[in-house]
Amino acid sequence: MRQPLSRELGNLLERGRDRQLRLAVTGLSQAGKTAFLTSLVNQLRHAGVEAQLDLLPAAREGRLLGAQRLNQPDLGVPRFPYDPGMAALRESPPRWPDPTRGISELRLQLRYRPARQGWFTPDIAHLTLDLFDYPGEWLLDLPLLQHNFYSWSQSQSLHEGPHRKALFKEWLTGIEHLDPADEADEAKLATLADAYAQGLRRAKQAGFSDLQPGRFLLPGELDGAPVLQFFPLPTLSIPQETLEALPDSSVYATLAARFRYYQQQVVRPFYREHFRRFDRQIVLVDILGALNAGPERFEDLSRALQQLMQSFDYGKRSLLTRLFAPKIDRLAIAATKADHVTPDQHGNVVQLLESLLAEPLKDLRFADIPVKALSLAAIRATEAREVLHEGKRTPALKGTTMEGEDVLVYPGDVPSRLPQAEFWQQQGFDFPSFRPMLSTSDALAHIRMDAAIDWLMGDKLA
Ligand SMILES: Nc1nc2c(ncn2[C@@H]2O[C@H](COP(=O)(O)OP(=O)(O)O)[C@@H](O)[C@H]2O)c(=O)[nH]1
Ligand SMILES: [Mg+2]
Repeated sequence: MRQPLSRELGNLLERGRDRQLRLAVTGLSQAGKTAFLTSLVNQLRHAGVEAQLDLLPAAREGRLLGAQRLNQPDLGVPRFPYDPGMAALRESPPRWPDPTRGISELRLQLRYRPARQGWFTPDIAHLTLDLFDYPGEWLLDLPLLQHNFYSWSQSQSLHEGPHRKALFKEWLTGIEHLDPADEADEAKLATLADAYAQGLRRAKQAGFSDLQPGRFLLPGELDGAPVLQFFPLPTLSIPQETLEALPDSSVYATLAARFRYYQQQVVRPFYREHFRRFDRQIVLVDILGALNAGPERFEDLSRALQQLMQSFDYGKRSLLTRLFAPKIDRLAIAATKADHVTPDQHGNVVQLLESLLAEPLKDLRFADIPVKALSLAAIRATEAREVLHEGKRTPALKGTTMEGEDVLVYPGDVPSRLPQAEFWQQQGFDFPSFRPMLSTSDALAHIRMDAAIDWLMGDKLA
């Protein structure tokens, strides 16, 4: 049916005037979310003047006029700590922003001049940008929704490398003599749950990523609540029917009830109240950090990412589509901290990221979700140099280590495909952590933040 002319006109004017975009940043902890969002806000605020954003047409063409902070609409979500982050970076010596542990939000309003002027396009238009930062660990819980307590327990016995097992030793010893049919003893379950959470935290610290339940690592406001006091029973050899017939007061039934509560009251609400409303998403991956940490961690990161990416698989029959009908229509996947390698390696970083995510990328393309892989440094901490080595010009990096030592390093070659045993044996890759550079301009130095911004919102600034 045709719309009345006035409504059509209204829509046209509306389209030219105010637009809105909910953009979310995620990644496992330490991936670089806080740095990314701090830099993003900083670049947009300085877009007209100091910021180097040549890959973003609206900025290059001088049409992006500025960004203002507005009060956020979701009063229940903490505010993203932009000012404290910038203050840390401006200290002497500069510090990285403090880590954040839950979801946070910041609203910006961008003023821009639309590229094409026409009858109904105003001279100046606005884009309201709601930016979210949330832990990628929370996405590791999506697969948990398709399990019951029994099948989840079974699934948790997989992938138990020797190193990982050792980190869970106390908990594993503790459950050895736990009879699922026994009357549940609150105190004992709390102690065991604590040992399990401790194991997860240790594993996280040791560089493992494939860890469930995600909220045990980043509990936010749920710290200490009984809903977090459960753990899998991976070594059961009793048939499921027998276990499920046990009385409500048994160990098994108590753990199963808490598992269900966690699914319903913790995992689902995040997807329903936040995730479902995001329009665009960037997933950050510290792939260089994993290369630096060795084969067991690299494998583990790969498994964690396969799980995490399920939250973006919008195939018609995917769990996610059935449960929450999300609307993310564009996705970026970025290898962070690209300033840890010399510029000639950046191409390899992207190729490595693409091979690491080959399966999920294929699914996304099949589901027709536009996705782009890139490498970036949100806050550049090194400068690219060339040194003369045995008469040859060789690229190198100049930076200051966290301990305050000025160094000139060549971190090594990044493999362009998934590393094989040979690569690990040669120990071909090594770099220190760098301190942020003292900034001489109001805008933070970066690598390809403008490319990321263009992919994520450039079309809205056209
Ligand atoms: N060299 C470099 N290091 C970075 C960059 N972004 C993050 N880092 C490092 O990674 C750490 C974790 O980053 P952060 O943003 O807090 O990660 P989050 O846990 O995902 O929010 C920081 O403290 C820095 O040491 C970057 O662009 N370049
Ligand atoms: Mg953070």
